[in-house]
Amino acid sequence: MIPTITAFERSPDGGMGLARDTRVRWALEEVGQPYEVRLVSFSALKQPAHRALHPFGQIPTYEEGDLVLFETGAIVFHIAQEHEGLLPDDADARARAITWMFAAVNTVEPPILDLQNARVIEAGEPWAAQRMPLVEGRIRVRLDELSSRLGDAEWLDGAFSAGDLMMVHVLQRLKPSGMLGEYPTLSAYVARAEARPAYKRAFAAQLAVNAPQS
Ligand code: GTB
Repeated sequence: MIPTITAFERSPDGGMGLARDTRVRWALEEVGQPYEVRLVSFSALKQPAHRALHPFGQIPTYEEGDLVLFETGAIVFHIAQEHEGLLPDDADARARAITWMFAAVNTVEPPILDLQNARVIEAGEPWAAQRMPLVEGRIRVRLDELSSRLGDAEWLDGAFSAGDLMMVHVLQRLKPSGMLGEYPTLSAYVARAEARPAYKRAFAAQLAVNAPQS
């Protein structure tokens, strides 16, 4: 069965691949599963028809027959469980890869999202500039720790896994800030992932939707 995912009709990033449908596209490309995409406008996100799929009125969603999923962690996990290629067969290695998926969304992503809030939503507040070193400091703590753990390894735990996929997409969100560039180990990790043919196909697919038309 061909799954259908939802994505922004036009992503605010103009095709940088930072919106979260890219994670799902990438996972589907890694396992060789064809998919369809339904593009959704910002106003349609908040309409009952979309909220029936996603209670928080966001993208992406994932529909496969009667199954409807939201939350990229859950969607990527489902794809990885249903197909070979994103989770190791060995039970312990599989559990560790899943741990990295959770680490990406629960431990590394929150301070990165906070930077986005600080720069955009809170930018006009009188205390915004004062808070920024705190926000950036929290990100650096995580990047230092992640960089130390990765060390000279190619991927977080053995072969490339759904844990790396989620972590790399979380780290990519830092690119516009320049902070990722301060960490050569993590920059090289992200570049290795971006060189994967499956990532390139996923990136090209979202770019075809989001690139400004000339
Ligand atoms: N935890 C959820 C998940 O992982 O699936 C978060 C989903 C989410 O935040 N979706 C965002 C959304 O639908 C799009 S990806 N937002 C609309 C809304 O909440 O009304 C977040 C995103 C948006 C834009 C950029 N960008 O322009 O760079 C990057 C990421």
